[in-house]
Amino acid sequence: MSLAQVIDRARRGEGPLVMGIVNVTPDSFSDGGHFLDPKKALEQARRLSAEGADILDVGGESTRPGSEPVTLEAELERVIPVIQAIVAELPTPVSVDTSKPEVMARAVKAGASMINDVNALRADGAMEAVAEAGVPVCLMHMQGEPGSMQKNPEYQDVVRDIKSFFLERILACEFAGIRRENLVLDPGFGFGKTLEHNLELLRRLGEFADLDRPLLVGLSRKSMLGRLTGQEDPEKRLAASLAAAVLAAERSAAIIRVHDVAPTVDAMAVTRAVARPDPGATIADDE
Ligand code: 7PM
Repeated sequence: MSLAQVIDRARRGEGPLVMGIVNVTPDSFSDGGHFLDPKKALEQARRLSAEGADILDVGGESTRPGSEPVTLEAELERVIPVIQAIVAELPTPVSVDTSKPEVMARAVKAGASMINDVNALRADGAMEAVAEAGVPVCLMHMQGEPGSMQKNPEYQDVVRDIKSFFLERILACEFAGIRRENLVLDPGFGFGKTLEHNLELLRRLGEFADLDRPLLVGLSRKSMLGRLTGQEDPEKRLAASLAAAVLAAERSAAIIRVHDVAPTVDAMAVTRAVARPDPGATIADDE
């Protein structure tokens, strides 16, 4: 299935769709992280695809808060071969998790069908790269910069502030020639938000429905879930992640970005079966 079809399914309320996270990390057996392990990433992609992922999100860690900045060359070297290998072998559409316009362009040429940008195309040239590529793009909200964003996040009203941010980005994207139909929005859980901000965002997620764009949410294994459960090891946050995924799905999330695809696919099957056929009705009930 093409990504356009996947997004269409999400928009028809047949979702939520499950996006599986494929990390392209430096090979831990080699020095300095120069030698990569594209095989490991491909194996992970194969597994997540078999587990029922609707999209595979390939990232070279450059957008991770707290991780070392990655040079353009290093990021290309990490993600492009993995995208090529996945596209050649697997039927699952690929998105690329990057903020760099050159990586966006090269990834799409290598077969990626979506861009996932935690910086919402605010880098110089990023909007032009996406307009030129003509693919869907996820605009994620982040307050501040990855290095310092958790210092003192402040909002007047976390939902209203993020909605205004989205409205501004939507207009900027359209002005740059990106079709509105190609935009997916993500409130950016954990990116410049306190625990209370994150909880309020999830509680009020239904209020984003009037922007009329599919919502993507990433809550999987995040530290807010660690704080709520006392689970310090991210790998022990599966149950919390599933609860969060169900809550987001009930509040009209269209795409759920996760590490643990198989359990999330099952949780979404139950959520979907119980949900009313008209997604609008679910939204109205949230008020
Ligand atoms: C350390 C801190 C490692 C945070 C990894 C992360 C999102 C994303 C990420 C999200 C979208 C993670 C994050 N989070 N892209 N990329 N939405 N669209 O938990 O929430 O994967 S990186």
